[in-house]
Amino acid sequence: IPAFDGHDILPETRAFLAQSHRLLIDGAWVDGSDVLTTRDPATGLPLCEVAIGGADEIDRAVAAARRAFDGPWSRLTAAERTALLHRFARAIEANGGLLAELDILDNGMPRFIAELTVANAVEMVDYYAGAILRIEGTTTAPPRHVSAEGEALTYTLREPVGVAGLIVPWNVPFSTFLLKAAPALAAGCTIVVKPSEETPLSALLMGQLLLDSGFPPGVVNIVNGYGAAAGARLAEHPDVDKISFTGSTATGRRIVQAATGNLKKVSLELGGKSAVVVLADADLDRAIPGVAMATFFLQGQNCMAGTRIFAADAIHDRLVEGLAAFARGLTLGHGLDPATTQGPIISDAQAAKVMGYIDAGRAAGASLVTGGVRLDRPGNFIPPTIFTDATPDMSIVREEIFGPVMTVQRLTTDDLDAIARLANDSPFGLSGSVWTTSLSAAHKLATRIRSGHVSINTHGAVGTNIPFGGYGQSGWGREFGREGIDAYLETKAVTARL
Ligand code: TXE
Repeated sequence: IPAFDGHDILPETRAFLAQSHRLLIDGAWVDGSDVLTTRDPATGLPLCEVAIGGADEIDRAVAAARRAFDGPWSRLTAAERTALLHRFARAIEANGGLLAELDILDNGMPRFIAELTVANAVEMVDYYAGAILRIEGTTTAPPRHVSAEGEALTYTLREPVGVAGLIVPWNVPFSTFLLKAAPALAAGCTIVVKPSEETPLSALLMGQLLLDSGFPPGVVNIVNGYGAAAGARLAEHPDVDKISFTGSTATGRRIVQAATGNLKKVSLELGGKSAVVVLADADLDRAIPGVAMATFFLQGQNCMAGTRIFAADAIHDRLVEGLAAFARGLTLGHGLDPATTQGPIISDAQAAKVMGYIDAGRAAGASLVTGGVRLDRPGNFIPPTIFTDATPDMSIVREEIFGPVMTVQRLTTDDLDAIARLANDSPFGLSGSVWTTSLSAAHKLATRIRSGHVSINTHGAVGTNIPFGGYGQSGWGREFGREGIDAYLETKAVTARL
């Protein structure tokens, strides 16, 4: 086990890394068909080996999930499911330090983000445990031809969709795992989870905690593996009823195509290129750190990242100056170091992709204000990068970079409809924010911006009970909140002649 840049880790993290890591199928840890080595992106050094599976292991996991769905899991009462999920939330709480360190090591995220996601995860699992008792149908007037014959009754039942395949990315690993697993289990589905090959570790701990909490065998199955093998098989599997996927728009399209065989239900949370509008009357003392972190939070590896900044002419130069000073003040380093505010990019390949965009921005004529070079040190470090003089046709403005790259465009109008048109000039529509002290301008823009979430004088202000998802090519459906559990429920209408 490497020295993590001189930072110490908890004894339980050290013990976890030293264990053998297998696949969770039908309540047991089993061998895979191969292994992969997962690495610390801050050092490039190996962390440990984990077993991975392909189509065969996915088939076994789906069969186990189907047996559990048809068997013991469906016989549990709502109260029993609620108790299991609350017990799981307590297990997450008790293992919070280990969980945070696994994602810091595997993903590179700074400690303050890992700790935030642990707290949010506990809240989310408790929320969905409570939501089980709020799964409700309706009563409605029976059809005319039935009620004409005498007394009758029509009501609706909410039923679990069945076996759900959950395909998880690497940017917030255990948090995204739970964002899917908690509502799926609350709804009464059984699950097969395919974590990202970049970040396989925290999902394995989740599996152990779910087993320890008493979930019956087969209810939760975890198959680490590559997207093209394990992920693709899960997406096309004829006995999977639902896929929930978070990742790139390109892979989202492949998943939709794979799902057409049995027309499984599909939820997609895909890429973004969110607009951040700073009007002339914005409180810049608040806007500068807020706008900077809209882009640079999690090194920009964040689907909600606000990377297209529109700055009113009157404040453009002061805003850019403030953003550049803030960006230069961020501390790059290992996520374990409490002083770190910016970790590494997940992989060498992803860092190369980010650098490709930076080079393209320069070549297209955007002005580099700060950043723009990969650091000459181990790990995949790219400092916060800001471009001004960006124009709507540039690839750095049009495409999701998923790195710490901000583009600033100067607004030459104060007409809100015109500003909204600029903000909406994107195939994506996931998040966005408006910075102003005008109540009317803020809410007018919030209604005109076409995206699943808009923040006012803050950015990415999502939470457990707030529905989140995309317009346009940012995806299908919503996660979090009530809509998060609806995504795993079918509605059945029953009419009874009495
Ligand atoms: O994503 P992929 P990658 C975006 C971001 C990033 C880009 C590429 O722009 O630069 O995607 O990242 C699994 N069938 N986001 O290549 O491929 C894969 O194993 C089924 C946005 O890592 O989408 C992993 O578990 N599954 C984002 C998951 O899909 C497949 C989060 C995501 O990988 C598959 C991450 C296939 N054919 C990246 N191919 C967000 N919205 O937050 C891959 N996978």
